[in-house]
Amino acid sequence: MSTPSITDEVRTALAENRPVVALESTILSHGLPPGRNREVAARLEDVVRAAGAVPATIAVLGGVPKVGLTDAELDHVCDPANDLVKLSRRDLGAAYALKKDGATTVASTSAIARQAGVTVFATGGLGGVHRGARETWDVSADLDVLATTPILVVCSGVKSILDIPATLELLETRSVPVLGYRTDSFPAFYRRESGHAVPWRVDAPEQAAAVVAAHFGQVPGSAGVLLANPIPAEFEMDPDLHDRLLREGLEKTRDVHGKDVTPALLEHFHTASGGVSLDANEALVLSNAALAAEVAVELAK
Ligand code: PSU
Ligand code: MN
Repeated sequence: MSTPSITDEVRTALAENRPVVALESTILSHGLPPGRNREVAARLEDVVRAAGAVPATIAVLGGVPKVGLTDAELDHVCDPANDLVKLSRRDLGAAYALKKDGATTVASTSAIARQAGVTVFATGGLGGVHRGARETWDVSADLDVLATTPILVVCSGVKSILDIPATLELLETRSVPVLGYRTDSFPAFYRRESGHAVPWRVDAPEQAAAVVAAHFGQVPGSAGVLLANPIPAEFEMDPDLHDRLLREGLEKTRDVHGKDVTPALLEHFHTASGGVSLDANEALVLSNAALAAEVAVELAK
């Protein structure tokens, strides 16, 4: 069986019940442009360490699920020449058996992290229900995996390229608790507020950790928890720019399908915004990694 290969640093931290934060690799290989992705990969690990936790970036290399990557492995994941496959949870068996290199999404990162005993995970945006899903049935596997995997995912909500109210409805149906961090509104990635309410609000890492501990420890069932942290105010995207990019992106990707949809939309935002969306993306994912580490520190107490 492909049990995850865990670095010594992460393994020791887990054995000593010290805080560990999982990080995904699809955001690196398919969500950010080359060069910038490697900088963000390093900064993410730095902010997790600065907050007192051990980072565990997850990817599949040579068919082996890796929990914690060396600098050389991060270089490999971030180099477009290596053409990493985007792996959702359903792709893991094929990637292992066929000895592929692949980047993990929220769905597959959650699955591997949990298998390794890591229960806190930071990312940028969660996948969700796409607009037009009534016809296309395009609903990210992230939602289904979150519904069946006891892990805390810290993110900045979902992008407005998705159907946000439908995504929130599905999270409710699948019994995934959604906590707003210092907000009553579910965040929309580039924007701090989607206009849709969160069912619960927490105002400090200790409070978030207490809810997570109660959910995992006292409530039967195995759903994960979503902690939704709005983008730092100074990086929030101008609403007019945001609406224009969104309109154009949806138009441009009308004929894109399956797992290529999300990367294609992200690409459009990054090229058409002249880098504004990249700075926003970096700022929010760093903020989420720091918050995840703070919550992991509280959970380890
Ligand atoms: N949203 C972002 N950036 C990302 C992704 C989503 O703002 O990089 C990635 C994540 O890895 C997420 C995946 O898990 O896309 C969802 O893809 P899909 O919609 O194909 O399930
Ligand atoms: Mn999809």
